[in-house]
Amino acid sequence: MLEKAADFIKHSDPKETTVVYHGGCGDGIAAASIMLKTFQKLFGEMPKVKFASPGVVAKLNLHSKTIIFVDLAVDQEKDFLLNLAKNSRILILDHHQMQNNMNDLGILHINPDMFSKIPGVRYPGAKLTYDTCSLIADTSDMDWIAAIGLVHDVGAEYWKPFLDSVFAKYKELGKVTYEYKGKIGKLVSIITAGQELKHGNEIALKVLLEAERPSDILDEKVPEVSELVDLDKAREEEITYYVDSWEKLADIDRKLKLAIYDVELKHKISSALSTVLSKAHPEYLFVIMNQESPAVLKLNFRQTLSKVDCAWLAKESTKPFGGSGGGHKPAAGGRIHPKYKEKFKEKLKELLKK
Ligand SMILES: [Mn+2]
Repeated sequence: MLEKAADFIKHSDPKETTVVYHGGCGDGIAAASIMLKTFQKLFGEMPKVKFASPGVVAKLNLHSKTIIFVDLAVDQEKDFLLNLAKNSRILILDHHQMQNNMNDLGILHINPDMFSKIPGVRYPGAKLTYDTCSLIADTSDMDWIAAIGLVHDVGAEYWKPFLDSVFAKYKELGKVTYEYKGKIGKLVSIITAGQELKHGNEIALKVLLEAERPSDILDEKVPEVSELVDLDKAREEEITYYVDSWEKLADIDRKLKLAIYDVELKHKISSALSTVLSKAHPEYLFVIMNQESPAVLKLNFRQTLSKVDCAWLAKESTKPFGGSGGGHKPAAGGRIHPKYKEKFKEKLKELLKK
């Protein structure tokens, strides 16, 4: 399976190739940098590069002879791909839940669920790209970038020997961990800190392309990294403030074990904040609400122990207000119009009492 993808890359012309990656995502940016560095090694130059999210990828104007999608669930857009395939050769390297197996329609599509025992969601795009590129180039100097994808997408537990080798090789990463913490966690949060900047994806990708090892980023040796590091610090400070003051600021129902936390965030940290809080207080259900724009109240639901089905709650609590919600049992998200804030709170408590 991976051999086919490797062969595809080997027969590409960088001048006529565009790599499209999942923007705003640490794994996607890592995957793109591995692909670009591999092109550099094979051909002495890099292809063009674009980013997208699954929702907007079909709006991209792509005209290259060769198009490579990494860490992007582009198989959701079957017609877009079929149309693109009329004039381009296409490779998809992705690990999200498959919607369409594009191989059936003549497009080279690689997803770990086709060949690996490791669940696809835990076989991140960066590792998939790394493993593919390893078949045609010496990628040993990019192993730490694959590790960024593994930690970002919570797949590290499945790749312990690989991560052990990365930690052994790069002493600056300190003590081994398979979680989003320590120096490797710092690396991941710096790479993703730019998501609220206009050119955040480009900056993060440039940083990964220029860095030769983790210390180049951690010690700010690459010039562009300082902007990301400053932003990462500011984000962390804001998370710390809200984590430390939740008992003072949140609307807490001790009987229902519910904490509704109405926050006013400067940075896009509501998801991270809710995860941190619910891990620290696993008995509670946290519902973080943050007004993102005049018409959007963003909601994050977390119940670490799955005592409440957050996906169900997110869906049912937003439905009466024309909003939307969904996700997984321990973690979900949603949105409503801010004018329904108080009614939403009532609905939430009513649903929980059931
Ligand atoms: Mn991913």
